[in-house]
Amino acid sequence: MKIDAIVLREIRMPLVQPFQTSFGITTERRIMLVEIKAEGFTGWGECVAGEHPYFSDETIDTAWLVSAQELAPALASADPEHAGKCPNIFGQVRGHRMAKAALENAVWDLEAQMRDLALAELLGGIREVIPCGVSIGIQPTLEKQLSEIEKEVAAGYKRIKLKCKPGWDARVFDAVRKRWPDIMLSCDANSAYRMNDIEHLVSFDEFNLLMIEQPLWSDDFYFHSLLQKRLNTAICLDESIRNRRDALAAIEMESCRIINIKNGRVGGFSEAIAVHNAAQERGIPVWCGGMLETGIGRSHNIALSSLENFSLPGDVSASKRYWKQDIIEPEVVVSSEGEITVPQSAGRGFEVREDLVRELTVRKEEIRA
Ligand code: OSB
Ligand code: MG
Repeated sequence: MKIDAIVLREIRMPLVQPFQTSFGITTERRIMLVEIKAEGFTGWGECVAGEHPYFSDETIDTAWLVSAQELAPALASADPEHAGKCPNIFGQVRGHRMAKAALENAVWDLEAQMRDLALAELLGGIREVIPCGVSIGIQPTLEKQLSEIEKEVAAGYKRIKLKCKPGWDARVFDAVRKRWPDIMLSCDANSAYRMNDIEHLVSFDEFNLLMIEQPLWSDDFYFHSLLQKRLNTAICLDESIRNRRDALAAIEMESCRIINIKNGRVGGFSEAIAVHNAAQERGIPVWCGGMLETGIGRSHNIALSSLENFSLPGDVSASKRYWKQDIIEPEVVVSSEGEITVPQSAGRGFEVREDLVRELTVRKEEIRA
């Protein structure tokens, strides 16, 4: 494909309510969007890097810098014939996977349009609908935590994930289980625990959780493998899995029994598919994680979730959980059965509201070949 221009934009969007994790509170997102124009088509990508380097070492500002100075110029002059060539084009740049993913995924988005295929089909997806869960942030009170869960259970979501940290865990799970003994429940610590907490983590077994997500260090496999030996509950790794090799190491070491795949965290669709396939071949189920995306990232997550081994409900939920007004049309909606229908039309299946994007833009840079 002949790339005419790559446009980087920063948009700012307030969340409908603050989202609290063990590493901080987010009230407004600063998001880098990537628009690639080629042969009369426009592909979009969304960078999931945060405002601060708290989830990963990337931020929107590092992603902007490396995209503008390295990745976008390399891509614009490479004119790839297939989106799967992107990892190779970006290969000289170490790390910066969220920046790479934003660009690579825009190329997949473009390629799907050019080949008149649904993005899900281009990626090799087979699901017509995807099962949805929700991630619920740490709340100011237990009462508010329970009312948030009640709202999402009533909306039909198939799995409730609770953000947790030392001091906000067993007491909460106990209250939730008393009220809802049978819902599919999991927790996500975002690396908030240490080996001193091992007995405490083992006590979570009594709450019949589907999984405990990333309890220990964000770069660890070994200590997770020791913890997994002590737990009946499955560990799910998120932060630790950066690529296919990490997935193989984690599976081989039995550091986890489930893997969360995030497009941005692994560097784009090519690597996300490679992680998916490696896990599938070894009988490890995966699910699609979320990073408080707008509709652009959300539409890409829906397409990815249509692959066969995404058998557990993901953190891909309705636009309205996060945004007063999403930047795509139609917005992402979830059925009362807790499912999202995978679009069958060419490309991502949702129109980008360019009028809104323009209004929300606070920074813009264009890169040409
Ligand atoms: O660890 O899964 C995570 C949000 C920001 C950063 C990290 C995580 C999350 C979530 C939210 O859990 C998932 C979503 O987008 O709904
Ligand atoms: Mg997580």
